[in-house]
Amino acid sequence: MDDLTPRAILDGLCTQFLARQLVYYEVIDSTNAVAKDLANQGAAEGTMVIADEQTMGKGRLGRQWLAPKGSSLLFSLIFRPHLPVPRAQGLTMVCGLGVRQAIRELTCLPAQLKWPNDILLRGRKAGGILTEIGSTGQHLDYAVVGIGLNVNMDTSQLPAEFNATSISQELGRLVSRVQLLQQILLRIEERYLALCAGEWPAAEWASALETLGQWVELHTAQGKWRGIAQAVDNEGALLLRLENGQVKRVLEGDITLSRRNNGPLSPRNK
Ligand code: BT5
Repeated sequence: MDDLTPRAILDGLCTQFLARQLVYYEVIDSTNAVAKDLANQGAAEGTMVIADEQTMGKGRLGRQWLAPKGSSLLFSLIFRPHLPVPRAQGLTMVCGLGVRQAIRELTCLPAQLKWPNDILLRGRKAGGILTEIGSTGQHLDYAVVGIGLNVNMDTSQLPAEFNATSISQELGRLVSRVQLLQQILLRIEERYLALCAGEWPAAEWASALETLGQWVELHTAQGKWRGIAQAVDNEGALLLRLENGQVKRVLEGDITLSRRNNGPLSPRNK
């Protein structure tokens, strides 16, 4: 039921170009690292690198992505869109929306997204997306979009502070990783082709973000702020309405839900 080899993936895959070239590892350090090397060597658009286990799975800002062997979908896709660098977040948007749609279609779970790159099930993190780019001048040479999704995982194997969940945990049964992957790839490809035809996904992405309109705490490398996650703009930046009424625009960070009045933030952040 749960064979992730290229033969199993290609058997029943309905995409035109996505994952038609694919590289599979039983164990690898990071599928994103391999995909970036391949992209730099000229690998074709649509190439997928997938693994059953990673020894150095990466999140953003040097963070780790942990996944016990056989529990997850861990894959990276190479795209070569004609886009200016500031539009790279569009790839994260189409991939997040594709994953969300495929989970909903195959499991009926109400999957949601969280700014900027999380996949949530019932408010807890079930997946993450790491987009890394190569560029010449103002334009993208390639974008590698890495997706980690907790499919058949007992998340008590992860540190409790991750607040993680998995599809099997929410559903109460195991699901076929290969079927889910095929559906994800199909939905991502449709959305990517639409993006290349000029349909920008920001509005739909915004409507799929669970935290918009709510009080949140924002953590960035520069500090911590609290406010209402008012909107996202076309480039995927978060517009945070601070308690003093100012609107702060941020491209990178993490948000967690917060109550309106739960104490002052430190003065340097006001
Ligand atoms: C992400 O980063 O969420 C992006 C994760 C992307 C992983 C994929 S796997 C395939 C490809 N190859 C790679 O090497 N990476 C990509 P970030 O938003 O920085 O979140 C990282 C944080 O999520 C960690 O610091 C933990 O708190 C938490 N975390 C780690 N593993 C998790 C898991 N399996 N489920 C839920 N949360 C997890």
